[in-house]
Amino acid sequence: MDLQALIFDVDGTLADTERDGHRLAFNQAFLQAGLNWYWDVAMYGELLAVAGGKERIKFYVKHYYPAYQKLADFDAIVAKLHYEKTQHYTQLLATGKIPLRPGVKRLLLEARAAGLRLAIATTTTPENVTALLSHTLGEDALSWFEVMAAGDVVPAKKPAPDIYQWTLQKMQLGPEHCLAFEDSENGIKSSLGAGLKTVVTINDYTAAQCFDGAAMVLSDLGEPDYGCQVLQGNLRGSNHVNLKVLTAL
Ligand code: XBP
Ligand code: MG
Repeated sequence: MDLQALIFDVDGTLADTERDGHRLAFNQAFLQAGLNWYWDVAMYGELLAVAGGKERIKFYVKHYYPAYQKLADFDAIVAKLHYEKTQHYTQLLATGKIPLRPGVKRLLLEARAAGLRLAIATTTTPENVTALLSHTLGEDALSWFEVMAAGDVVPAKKPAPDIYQWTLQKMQLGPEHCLAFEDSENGIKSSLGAGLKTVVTINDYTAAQCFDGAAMVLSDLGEPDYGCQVLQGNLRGSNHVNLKVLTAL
C-alpha cells in the first residue's frame, strides 16, 4: 500500500494503561468522594465494554446504584468524579510506572525517520495522552503527532467510527493511505468503520475479543531481539512489526 500515516489508539495499544492505571485512578476518585464503589480487575474488564470514563461511570451507576441517576446534579457529580480521576491518573503516569508496550517507541522512531505522518485517535481525555507521551518519550514527542484526536472532540465514542473519521479529515488523507493500531473490539470496529486497515495488538482484557477484519493480530509489536506472537496474518519472515511489514499490508 502507499502508506503515508500511522494512527494510534492509546489505551491498551501504546501502553497497558487500563488495569493498573485507569482502574486505580477511578477507585481513588470514588474513595476520595466518600463513595464505597470499588472496581476490581474482573468487574473493570466488563465495564471496559463502555468506552470513555464518564460514560463508564454512568453505565456503572445505572446498573448498580440507579437511584443516583435521579439526582438533579448527576451529570455534574460524574464530571467532578471524572475530573478527579484524571488528576489521579496523570499523577500515576508521572511516576513512570506505566511503560510503553514492546516495539512502540521503535516503530514511532522508524516511522518518523521515514517521513510518515503520525496521529492519535483515542477515547481517553487529552491530558492523559500528553501525560503518557511526555513521561515515556519526553515532552518533545508531543510534536511528533500532527493530530491528537482525543476525548470529547467527537460526541460518539468508539465503536463509532467518528474519532477516526475526524482524524482523517484533519489530516486531509484518505483511509487507503493510513494504518490504524488498536487493541480492542470497540477500537477495531471504530477504525474499520472509517475504512482503515488495522493492526491489532491484544492485551489481557482484549485477548478473547473478536478481531474479524484485522490486517494482523499480534501479541505486541515485538522487538528484533524479542519477537512477537502472530495470532492472525503474516509478518513475512520478520519477528516484529516494522515499516517493511506494514507497507506490504
Ligand atoms: C479507552 C477508554 C478510556 C479509558 C479512560 O478506549 O475507554 O475511556 O479507559 O479514559 P480506547 P477517560 O482505547 O478504545 O480509546 O477516563 O479519560 O475517558
Ligand atoms: Mg484501546
